[in-house]
Amino acid sequence: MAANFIDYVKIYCRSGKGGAGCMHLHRAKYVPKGGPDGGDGGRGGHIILEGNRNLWTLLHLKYQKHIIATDGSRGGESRSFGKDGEDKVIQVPCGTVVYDGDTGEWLCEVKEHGQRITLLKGGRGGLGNWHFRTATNQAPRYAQPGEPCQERNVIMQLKVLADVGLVGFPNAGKSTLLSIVSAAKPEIADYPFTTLTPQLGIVSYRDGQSFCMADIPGIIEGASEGKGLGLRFLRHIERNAVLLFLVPATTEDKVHEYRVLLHELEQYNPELLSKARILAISKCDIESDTPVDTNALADELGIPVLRISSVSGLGIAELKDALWEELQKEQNQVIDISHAPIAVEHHESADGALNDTDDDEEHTIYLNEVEEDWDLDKYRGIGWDTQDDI
Ligand SMILES: Nc1nc2c(ncn2[C@@H]2O[C@H](COP(=O)(O)OP(=O)(O)OP(=O)(O)O)[C@@H](O)[C@H]2O)c(=O)[nH]1
Ligand SMILES: [Mg+2]
Repeated sequence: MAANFIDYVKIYCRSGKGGAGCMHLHRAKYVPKGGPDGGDGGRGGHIILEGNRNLWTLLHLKYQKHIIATDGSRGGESRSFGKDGEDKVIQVPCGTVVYDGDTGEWLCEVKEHGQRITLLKGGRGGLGNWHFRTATNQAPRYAQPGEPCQERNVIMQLKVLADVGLVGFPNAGKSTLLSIVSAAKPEIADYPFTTLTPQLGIVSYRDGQSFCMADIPGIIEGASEGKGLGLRFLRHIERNAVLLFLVPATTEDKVHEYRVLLHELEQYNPELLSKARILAISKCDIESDTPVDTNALADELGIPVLRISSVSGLGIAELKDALWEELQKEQNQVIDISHAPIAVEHHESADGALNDTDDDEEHTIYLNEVEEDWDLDKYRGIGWDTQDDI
């Protein structure tokens, strides 16, 4: 299961070249000087991203190292148009963020089902010589070349779209909570780092309403420096409207544990601190005789604090109410986040293995194919650059 959760892929993408316009002069019996009749070249295929709500990971792209759209065909005589290249549509799960594979710069993100984003535009086809006929040049012996293709290494990262994100130390009871409020079946065990990949569950609420909860691997002090499983999983709670912190009732210094978690979150992305937070004291069934004073804690931390137990069911209904209430608030509806550029030399994948991305030599064959001396300005004024090309 764990190996199937892929949230990082690097792919080389290339759109299609535009087909060249045709230079042709009409020739037929009894038609002297038939005039120019060279047709236009076809457009190269685009590389398009499409959101698909039925996908949950980038697994289907894991072994796909190149995605290349086809080129447009050349124009022909008798003003025949060249065929357009075929677009390549890459289906991605909602919440996929795309970065430039060489600079780490953020490019775009796909958030909704059916949303289409043109990642790389296919080159426009060149105009045939028919377009260049004028009163003074009735037989132009030139046509436009097709526009070159675009190419790019892209990194796709999945930042899952959940409403509530669970944050806590290992063994805090995060997976257990998810398993009782939803139909998800995460692995649960009393050793740290049971959960290695993010898990999602749909929590049903009253009147057929529901929200999505994400369980991520535990965070420990120093995670921002790479301790434990590090912080890369935090990208899966970046978009969540509400963060649910879990601190076990058995912890001596709960305030300290909460602050450590908060500090690690801040190290990852300070914007996470602007999200609504709720603290749940978990495992209250094995609490010592003096129950924790939630009101005092709430006053000290300035967020709602609840006591829960996934085993006895204590406080679970109240917790759902509190989460739902937060989710309904206007200011918590935002899922737009700013995406910091990523460090590209840090190649990671969900299973912690390093991605082999050192296959750049393979790409040089394509680089050579790009036409040189492409000067768009040369062709201004003949309506070429105002062509509607999609
Ligand atoms: N008594 C009691 N035990 C609990 C409760 N919730 C979880 N546990 C136990 O705590 C242990 C850890 O639970 P998990 O749900 O795996 O903890 P986790 O936070 O997901 O841990 P990691 O995935 O390792 O980060 C398991 O042995 C659970 O049975 C609870 O409410 N009461
Ligand atoms: Mg777990």
